[in-house]
Amino acid sequence: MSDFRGYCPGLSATPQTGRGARDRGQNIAMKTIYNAAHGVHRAEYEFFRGEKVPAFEKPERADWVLAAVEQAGLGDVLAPQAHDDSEILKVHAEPYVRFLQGAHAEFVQLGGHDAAFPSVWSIRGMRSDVEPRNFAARMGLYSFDSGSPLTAGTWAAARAGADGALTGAALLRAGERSAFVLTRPPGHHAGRDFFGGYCFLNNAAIAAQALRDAGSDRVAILDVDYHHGNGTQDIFYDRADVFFASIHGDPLTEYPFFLGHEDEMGRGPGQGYNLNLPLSAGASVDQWFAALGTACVAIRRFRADALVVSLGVDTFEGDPISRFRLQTGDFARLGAVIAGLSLPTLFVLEGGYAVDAIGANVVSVLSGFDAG
Ligand code: OKP
Ligand code: ZN
Repeated sequence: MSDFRGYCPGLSATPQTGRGARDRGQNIAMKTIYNAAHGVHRAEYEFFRGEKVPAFEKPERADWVLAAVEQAGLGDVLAPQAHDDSEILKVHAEPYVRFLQGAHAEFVQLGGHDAAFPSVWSIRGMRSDVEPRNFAARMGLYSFDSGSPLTAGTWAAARAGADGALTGAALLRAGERSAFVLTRPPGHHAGRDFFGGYCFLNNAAIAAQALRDAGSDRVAILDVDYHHGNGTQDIFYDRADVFFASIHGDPLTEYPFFLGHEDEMGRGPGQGYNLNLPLSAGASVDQWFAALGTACVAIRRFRADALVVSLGVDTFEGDPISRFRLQTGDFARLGAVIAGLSLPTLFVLEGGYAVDAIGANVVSVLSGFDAG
């Protein structure tokens, strides 16, 4: 593993590694918190280039990850423990959460079938401080794209995922070295009061906030999904207690387009606590790991006492909607580099759409971490 550690300059100076955790008798098997309710969020279609196409973000994704976790014998698989809404309302606005909870029922009441999609938005110069009564208008007020089908099961699946994130945070506070939140829909595009990019509740942000509230002074979030985690950045942009670092496709050409540039460094007290490392679509594996090294240096400098990883594996070369080139073996290297940070680490599943490889890629990260 020492060759991997070279990608995180500065780490070699620190003797504390995952192996140290093992020497201290800590349990190194990683527990998985599996959101079994994910399957009720099931959209048939999304819109792509003006066409209705089969949804990329589908239940099989989580099914395959669960199968791979079990087959690899990674560790125990647990159910999320129920947590109060108040935990979610620390990072999401209450009117947004209440809207999300009842949105599909409203849609059905109006005669809607299947999934609701927004079609009108409040843009520059328009009001977003007045909540309209009209349903379509509220769909637009609380979203930023039309690519996120809101289905009958969206709230139940997303809410159970938030419980999973909170359960994972509690496991770290109870002394686990790491845990894995296996859930969908993903979360990192969801902001304080908006959904988008298949995301409704920001699981990583909810976990980071819970870690802060339970006594961690400084929490780092490392987002390795192909797409910039605009929602997570939005939530913590003004804050110095949660550091956000993201490696992603350059927003000049890649979704979500309107956030994720290098010059976004935080605001007010949060100035200096946001790090974006955009790479051009098609960037090499070496460029990607160099960016990871930069992110690791910044996380160490921040002196985080806990780490949340927004784990998207859509950086895979075979991903149907993304354009980086990592291979399954590279994901183990990613896990080992993260282990080199020697922090209690919560992995939260985000993207990854090559369903036949998603299980192997996720398990590669997690077992690379366990071995690192
Ligand atoms: C979610 B996550 C447009 C296709 C692009 C957005 C991609 C969301 C990725 N119809 N849709 O970061 O993996
Ligand atoms: Zn993604």
